[in-house]
Amino acid sequence: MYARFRDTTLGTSSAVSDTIVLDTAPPAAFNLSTPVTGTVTNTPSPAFSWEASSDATSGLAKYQLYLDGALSRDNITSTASITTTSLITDGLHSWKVVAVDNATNSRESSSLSFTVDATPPLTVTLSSPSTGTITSATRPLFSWGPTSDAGTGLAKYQLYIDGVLNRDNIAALNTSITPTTALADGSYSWKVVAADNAGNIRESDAYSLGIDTVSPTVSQVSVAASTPVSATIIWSSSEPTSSQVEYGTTTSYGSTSSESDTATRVISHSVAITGLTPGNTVHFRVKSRDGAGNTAVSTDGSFSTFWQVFTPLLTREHSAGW
Ligand SMILES: [Ca+2]
Ligand SMILES: [Ca+2]
Ligand SMILES: [Ca+2]
Repeated sequence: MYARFRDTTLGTSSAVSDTIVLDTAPPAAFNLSTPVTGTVTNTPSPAFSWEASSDATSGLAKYQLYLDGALSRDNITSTASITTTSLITDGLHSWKVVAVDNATNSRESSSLSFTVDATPPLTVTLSSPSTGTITSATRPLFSWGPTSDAGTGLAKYQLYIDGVLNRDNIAALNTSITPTTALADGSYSWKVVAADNAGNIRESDAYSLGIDTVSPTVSQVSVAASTPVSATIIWSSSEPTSSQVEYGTTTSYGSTSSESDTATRVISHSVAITGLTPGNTVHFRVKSRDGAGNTAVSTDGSFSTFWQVFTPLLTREHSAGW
């Protein structure tokens, strides 16, 4: 370009020259890299990357990132690990990049789409065994209420026992599972984790569970006191258990006390039996049941009730033993 300048008094400058670039060509075409179409991500701030463009004439000035057709970030000079300025909402989105040269010509990439799901599944609620249960089953059936995921859908459940993954890839339609192997006697905590198809997880609360396969034993069974129509049977058990006595006039018994000491199980037992016949032989045996339902039953014992007496003229010894 060549120019001379004239001022208002008609003075004329000497000639000056300079070079200007005429650029009407957009930057070179380029491809997007990631996220590719079909990508499902659980981050609301995914990184975008693309191949470099170029501009032979005026040079590349910048890139612009568009999300769902709207300018999300301007004045980008890198082509890798670009994030949007604000978090991206759950759902399907499209993205593209525009390359701009120094003469403001622009080249638009093709468009790709991806899905964001940053929301975990809904609450998982355990069903059974209810927390605090003690069972003699070494492979108890763990069950929970179904949950769901509105974003990408439920992928699977997982069973954790004492914080360790016990069962993985439990189908999303299932709501119960047994552990992989028999559990030894002891106390456990268990929980269930639900995972969606984007990898978000939701944990249930933890329930406690006791496994007890060992039956109690009973000892020191005796008759503590008796009247002509009642008696008190006492005994000890090897572990805390409930208390119950079967009794009758023969070893077929026929009467049973209600099971007591079920809320707080005990090792020293005392059960009153009533409705006895004066001057009769009473057969009885005691039952001790632990929290898991393992039961000990004593051998048969017997004693004789007093004759009914209305005056202190007659007394009769009772005896216990079997
Ligand atoms: Ca150009
Ligand atoms: Ca989700
Ligand atoms: Ca036991």
